[in-house]
Amino acid sequence: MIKTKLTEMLGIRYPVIQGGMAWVADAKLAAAVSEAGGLGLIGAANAPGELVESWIKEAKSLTDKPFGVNIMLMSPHADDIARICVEQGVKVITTGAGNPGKYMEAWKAAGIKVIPVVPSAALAKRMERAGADAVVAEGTESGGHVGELTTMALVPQVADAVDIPVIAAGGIADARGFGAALMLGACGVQCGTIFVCAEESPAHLNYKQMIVDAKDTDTVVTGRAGGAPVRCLKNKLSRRLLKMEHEEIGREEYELRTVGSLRRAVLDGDKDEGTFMAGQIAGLVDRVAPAKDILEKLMADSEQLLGSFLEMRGVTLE
Ligand code: TUI
Repeated sequence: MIKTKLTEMLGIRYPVIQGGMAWVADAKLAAAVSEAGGLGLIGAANAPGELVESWIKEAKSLTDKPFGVNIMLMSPHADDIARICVEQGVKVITTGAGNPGKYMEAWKAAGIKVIPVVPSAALAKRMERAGADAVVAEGTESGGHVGELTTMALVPQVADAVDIPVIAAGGIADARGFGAALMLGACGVQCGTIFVCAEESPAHLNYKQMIVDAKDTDTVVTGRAGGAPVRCLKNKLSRRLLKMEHEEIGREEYELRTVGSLRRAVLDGDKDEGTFMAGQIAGLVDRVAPAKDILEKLMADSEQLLGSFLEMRGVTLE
């Protein structure tokens, strides 16, 4: 059994957090991951407060284990969701795509474990000062909204910059990635792409199959020019968006062309016109399986692979 500061802090069996993937991380997936021993997350994305509240209630009905909510801070509903999480007694909040500083006091007062996702050591430090319990250092290998630094460069620099636990994210989908994350100074991992392919994930079968079929070079980052870079699988839409960026079209027109594309990927499985967010590790994901199998295989392989290295990081084997 791999026990770390993260399993201890959150009261979970495995040091694995599921990413808060927009449209994909629903109550059923979050509950399945939590039931299997990881930390499941509901991805609030751009959803309105009432909807997120209903997802939280649904997850509570499906598991007694701790689960969390990921708040996407660019959402116009972030303030509502921040409040609803407190009212609903959510145990863990992760945040993405911004600085959650203004909510920290209220969340800490409610006893919530706060884990901001950060793309830099500077933001990690600021979050620690503001009272964060841990940070997710997310490399640009990740799917969705990405920063600049790679996981390999980011995680050790964040680990040196803060005293709170660091969770590595971006490019991790097997025991080698898990082991490497510990070596870089992390005490756990956050995985997204492998959980899109969980049986319990609501992603359309086409989405899952596109990840299973993907090879290492099949993702691309769109939207760099507009300030909201998003890593997704290459398809007709992402190629067209990249072309438009070179043509320097206005931000408004760019956003018009992307609106609804995430929904088209996750719900409709529209291979041409959907935005299929996925990380660079998609090439390694080769099957759709229950969340429990995914998690148990990751951890069994990791225990075997890590063996004698673990003690070096203060991780104990039971
Ligand atoms: O947030 C994510 N990944 C996401 S959010 C998302 S929804 C979306 N859809 C369309 C366009 C944009 C977003 C899909 N994937 N990951 C965590 C993450 N956070 N990555 C990068 C950051 C980040 C960036 C800047 C965190 C903080 C930050 O700080 C800026 C500041 O205010 O200092």
